[in-house]
Amino acid sequence: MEQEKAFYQRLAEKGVSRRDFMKYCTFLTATMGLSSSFVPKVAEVFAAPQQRPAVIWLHFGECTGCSESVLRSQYPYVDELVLEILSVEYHETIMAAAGQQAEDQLHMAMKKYQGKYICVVEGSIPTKFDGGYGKIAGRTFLEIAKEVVPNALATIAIGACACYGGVPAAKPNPGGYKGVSDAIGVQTVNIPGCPPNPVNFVGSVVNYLLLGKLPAVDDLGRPLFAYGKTIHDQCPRRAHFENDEFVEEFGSEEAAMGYCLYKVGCRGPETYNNCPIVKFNDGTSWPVEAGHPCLGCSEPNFWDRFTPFYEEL
Ligand code: FSX
Ligand code: SF4
Ligand code: F3S
Repeated sequence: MEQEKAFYQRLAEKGVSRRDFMKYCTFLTATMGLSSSFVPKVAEVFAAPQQRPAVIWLHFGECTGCSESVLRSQYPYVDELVLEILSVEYHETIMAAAGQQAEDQLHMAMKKYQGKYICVVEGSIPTKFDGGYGKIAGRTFLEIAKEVVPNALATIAIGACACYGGVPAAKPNPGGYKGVSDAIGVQTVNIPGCPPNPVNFVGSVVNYLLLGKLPAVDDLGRPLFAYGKTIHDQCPRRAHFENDEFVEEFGSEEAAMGYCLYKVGCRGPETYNNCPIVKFNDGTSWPVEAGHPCLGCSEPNFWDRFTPFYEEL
């Protein structure tokens, strides 16, 4: 009770009303594919967390856009996420420790939470030349991943790079960059996107805290709740050529079709993600709404598979 009170107090200080928070929980519950009876339980995960799983967050070959995306999640705010809901023990971008102190922190956390921590990996792993293309503190990304990932309870690969290699793995890929699962042969829960939507990461974590397991995934390791449908299946621009009223408004089916970005290269029909529903920046917009074709950024090998981007599929 006290914990909950303090939580709502903190929210109020940030200008978020209880009503706004419940709205967010309803949205998150629906995104996770759970019935509305779960809304109070989802709220409790944030307001009165019973457990704070330890998280070791690794950075490899990437642009840090994935962390930036999670850190910009409006709710849960980054401080709640890092300190109250999770116990983030190691994260190079946000931790105060540096150099030897950071290395010590990593090893201390691994020892203390052996077999119990959630490992989050951001970025892909160079595998050629014994992994020589990427090092931290004198050790290759490959060595670090082989040490940290197998000792975790579960590993979440966040972003297209950690999932499937992403931009660093684009041709000619001299460093032999691969996603985590491919590079070291472990199963990961994949949250692809370049960057991914923070809601899909938070939804996966909440699924774990609520139901004691990570969400069900497809054969590419992606949570079904987020990556079960194509962009095209959920796209509002589709309405313009599938709805008689719009066709009438545009004058002809062809004109209504012009509103769709297919002819300027939209990869929506081949891309599985929930961008049209969850959008980015707290529901402000998403690529196709902003007038840009979907690049297919959550699909494996999207860079090689979908370039040149602005040409019809
Ligand atoms: Fe990759 Fe993440 Fe793209 Fe960047 O760190 S998925 S390059 S948005 O940021 O890994
Ligand atoms: Fe499909 Fe893209 Fe057209 Fe939307 S804009 S209807 S996703 S092809
Ligand atoms: Fe990526 Fe396409 Fe969504 S480019 S962000 S999957 S609309």
